[in-house]
Amino acid sequence: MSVLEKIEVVDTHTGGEPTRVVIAGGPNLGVGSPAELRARFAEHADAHRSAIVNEPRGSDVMVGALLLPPVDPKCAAGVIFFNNVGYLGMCGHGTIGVAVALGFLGRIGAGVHWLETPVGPVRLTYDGAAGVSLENVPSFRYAHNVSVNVPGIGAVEGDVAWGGNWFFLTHQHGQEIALKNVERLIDAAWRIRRALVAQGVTGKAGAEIDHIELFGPPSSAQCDGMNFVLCPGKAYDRSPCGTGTSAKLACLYADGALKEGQIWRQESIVGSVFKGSVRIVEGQIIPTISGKAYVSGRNTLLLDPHDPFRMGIRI
Ligand code: PYC
Repeated sequence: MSVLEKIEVVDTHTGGEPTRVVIAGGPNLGVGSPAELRARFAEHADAHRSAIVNEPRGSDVMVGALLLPPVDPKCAAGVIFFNNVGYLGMCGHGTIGVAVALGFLGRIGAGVHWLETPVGPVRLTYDGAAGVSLENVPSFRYAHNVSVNVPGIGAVEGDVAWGGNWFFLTHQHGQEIALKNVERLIDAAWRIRRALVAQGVTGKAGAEIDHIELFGPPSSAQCDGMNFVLCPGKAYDRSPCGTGTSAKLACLYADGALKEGQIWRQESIVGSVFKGSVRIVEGQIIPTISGKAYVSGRNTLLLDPHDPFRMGIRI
């Protein structure tokens, strides 16, 4: 009988967006900061990224979170976030999912904790059940009213902003933000993303803008806006996207449309909501994002050496 490789996971979802938290049996990346280990993961163990999140065990929408021993002793854990095509700097819905998974496992209790991510430490407050608020990394608008010529759509103006990942944010997409339009929204966002690349529009230091965020009016009178976020591997975020909401808050603050401490309620295309606000610390915009996650499974992934798709179907 063949020896099966075993990977222990806790599955959660945050406002409908899944996070698969790897708690044991993940690739051995040695010691280092999450940024160093993310580079090692990509170079030496990328097949495990695919095995964990891609079909047949996962799906395009699944985000993985590999737990690491933290380098900084103030942190409860380190984490590397990854998806169907690669690795993320930070992930808001994923951080909420990781906190709830750590609570489920009894590794943290209600209170304030830190999580070490590849883009810096993130402070979170866990309510001991499903609720988590996270203070994201400093977020900022990098470019205002950038015009890009998008085949099939025309001229689209938007902002480029950082919220832990790079975003292009726009209201000009010609579609109603609604689940019934999801195929058209994916198509519009993907065209915008390709046009940004073709026309050389980037984030700081030439970074690729790999998240596209489209806006429209909310369906609920309790919310301030609805978004649709297309992630790097063409899956759309079911949650309001923590890093995307952070980028939005940075733009609103830059426009004078949001004051320090004022609450912004961001609705996702499936109707889940994140509450956001900003604090200004030494001139930097620090977003706080609050949402809820639920544990949806605890599982042992089995990798059979005879299975031709044991490492997932890689895109
Ligand atoms: O919540 O930040 C987020 C996120 C990024 C990609 C998917 N979700």
